[in-house]
Amino acid sequence: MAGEPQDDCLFCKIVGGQVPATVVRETETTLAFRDINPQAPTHVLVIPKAHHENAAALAADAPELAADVLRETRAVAEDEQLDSYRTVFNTGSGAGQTVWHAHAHVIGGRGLEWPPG
Ligand code: DGP
Repeated sequence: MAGEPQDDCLFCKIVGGQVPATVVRETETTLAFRDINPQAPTHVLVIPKAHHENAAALAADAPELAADVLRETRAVAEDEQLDSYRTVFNTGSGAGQTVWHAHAHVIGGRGLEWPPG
């Protein structure tokens, strides 16, 4: 069920402490941790603690929680002293989503090209 922890979800396991991660920020509703495969000097993932399968489901089912995630992306960028950065929600396998728990990538610390691949 949306919002409930899923036994087979990697990011639910990070929230639950069963899988380690380098946590950089935590709020009551969100967790931010460094991506295991960084694509830039700063690459942090911001997730809702509650399980929603991607950004579209999160926006539909829990818009206030989506706002919490977005607020935390800004806080990460401030903490990392990024004046330019990219916030990415890969949504669906065709867009590169590989982990089915909503997450924002905060990527920065180098020049970023547009359009993305
Ligand atoms: P996406 O492709 O948008 O679903 O992004 C998933 C990201 O999750 C990807 O950039 C790599 C990262 N990732 C996968 N497994 C782990 C893990 O065990 N720990 C951490 N910190 N990040 C992970």
